[in-house]
Amino acid sequence: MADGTIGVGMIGYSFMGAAHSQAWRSAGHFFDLPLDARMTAICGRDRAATEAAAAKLGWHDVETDWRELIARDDIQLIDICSPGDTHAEIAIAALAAGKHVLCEKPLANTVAEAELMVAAAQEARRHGVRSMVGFNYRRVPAVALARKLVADGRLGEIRHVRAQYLQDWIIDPQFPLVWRLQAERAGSGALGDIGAHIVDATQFIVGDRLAGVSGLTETFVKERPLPSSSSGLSAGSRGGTGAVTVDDAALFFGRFHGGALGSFEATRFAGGRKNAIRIEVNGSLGSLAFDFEAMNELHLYDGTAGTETGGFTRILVTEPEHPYLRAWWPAGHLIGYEHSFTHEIADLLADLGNHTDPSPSFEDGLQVQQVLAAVVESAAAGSHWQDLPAVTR
Ligand code: SOE
Repeated sequence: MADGTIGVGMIGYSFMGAAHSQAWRSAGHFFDLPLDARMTAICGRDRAATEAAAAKLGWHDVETDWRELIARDDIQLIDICSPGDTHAEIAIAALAAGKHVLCEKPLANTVAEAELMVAAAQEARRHGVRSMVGFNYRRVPAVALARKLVADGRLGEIRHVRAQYLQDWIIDPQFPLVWRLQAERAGSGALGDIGAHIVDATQFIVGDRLAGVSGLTETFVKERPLPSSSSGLSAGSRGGTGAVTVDDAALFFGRFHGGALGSFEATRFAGGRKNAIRIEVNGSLGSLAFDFEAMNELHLYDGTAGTETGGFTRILVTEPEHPYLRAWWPAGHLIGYEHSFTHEIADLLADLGNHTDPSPSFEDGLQVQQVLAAVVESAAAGSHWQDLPAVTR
């Protein structure tokens, strides 16, 4: 039974705004939380569109200027679901105004911005004002279970971390130049949008961080039709074309501080893959494998089980003893993508109510930003790259 209420103001109402709204609506109905979230106001520049979003997504009021949202006395938490180029200014202002902040990933568009956000978060934390960055895949029960199995030593010494995040929504060269394809808005392309997720999720699972990386990036389609709207994932075309200024795909490898080798692939050009995340971890005693297209499963190889019954076993991650699942359905029933956001917001509300710091922190978000920047720098420098002799037939 909640013993308090917290007023929430959300900025943005596209895909992430809708996903977070679903979570704000449902968290308190399925988890026993110390705070009730009141969906006080949603903010967007276009009043009519924002009013329609408020009615559809369940927000009580509307603002068209995020500064007005932050200034409201009936709002104690700001949820930032707007494009990456807005994260730093809004989060720093909200924290300075004494508002808790949930900021979508990646934390910022640059390391410099992320550093300023961390400084603001550290100052605010001194006054009990807390912050979190929204790496929601940590809160998929199978991913949380994977972390527990590694922490329990079931895989032994970690040797390999292998991760892919595959999408295909911009394969069509006629897909317009939406804000996610513009560096000044999004910071980077597949690397920061979906590569950030697999960097965070793998570091979360193995309980270790990358010590160094080397990478390649590519922009396959360099010119696109100008969009008719400001959406990040879909738009019509208003005529004319513009340059794509972000990566379409990134490949990178690295070494973790504990010695494990990591390989990562983030692309928006994997035809047929809509939102495919695959993570495999190999250790001295066993392996685990996760595939988001079968997100209620985790595959575990116990290297100590001998060869007669050896091989990967499938764990159906639907039991009450699995992370988060006691709150939902009876054993064997499945959950979906949206539940990871409900878990994220339930954990946030629990931390705020218990006066503990949410995770992942802005510091965690900064570290991911540093990985992304290192990949970009490595790709630009062409480090670790050896040209091969031209093929002469
Ligand atoms: C990209 O298409 C995207 O919307 C990411 O921005 C989200 O973080 C991810 O959850 C789904 O895909």
